[in-house]
Amino acid sequence: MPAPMQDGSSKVRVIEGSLDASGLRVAVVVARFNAFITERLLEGALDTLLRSGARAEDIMVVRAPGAFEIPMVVSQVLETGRFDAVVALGCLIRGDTIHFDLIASEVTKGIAQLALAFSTPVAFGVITTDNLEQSIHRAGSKAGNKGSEAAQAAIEQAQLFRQLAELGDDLNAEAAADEAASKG
Ligand code: INI
Repeated sequence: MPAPMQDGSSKVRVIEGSLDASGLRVAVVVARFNAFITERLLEGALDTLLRSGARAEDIMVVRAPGAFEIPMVVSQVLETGRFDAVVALGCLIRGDTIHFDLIASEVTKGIAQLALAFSTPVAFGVITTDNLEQSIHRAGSKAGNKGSEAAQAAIEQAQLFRQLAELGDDLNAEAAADEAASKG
């Protein structure tokens, strides 16, 4: 059971996930399209997972052709039931047509729907930019590495989900104990 806040008066419970990846099984789904960028996102994600305590044997990298295919691949990965979290990585660079917008909206919706449907965190590390330069900035230079950020979010969410599951068990046990006590 999470401890109440220690400020003397508040009984508010705060539940949050840690950034400890030890024991977590994580799949990283990465699109091959714009591989020059997505491989950098992958490096960032793997570095963060390993440095946060995940075991290399508990990480699986799955390659998808392009961003459009990411939700389909994530869906199959989640169907296995073998992962505590998924990190989705891709790079969409705006062109002259609406192709970009169509794919961006599908991949965003698809990933969100899958995370909800499978009750498993899926972190969104698909970058959407106007040009290659902006992508480079988000793949390990000026604007950080969005693959690394997505991996962090996946770890935090997986730990949070664990805590919420434990909380559910604790609350059920408390309720059962209260009921037993009230029956004498
Ligand atoms: N896929 C990407 O991952 N990024 C892009 O920028 C991109 N553009 O611009 O076209 C892209 N297209 C391919 C798409 O994701 C599918 O793989 C393809 O349409 C086959 O289904």
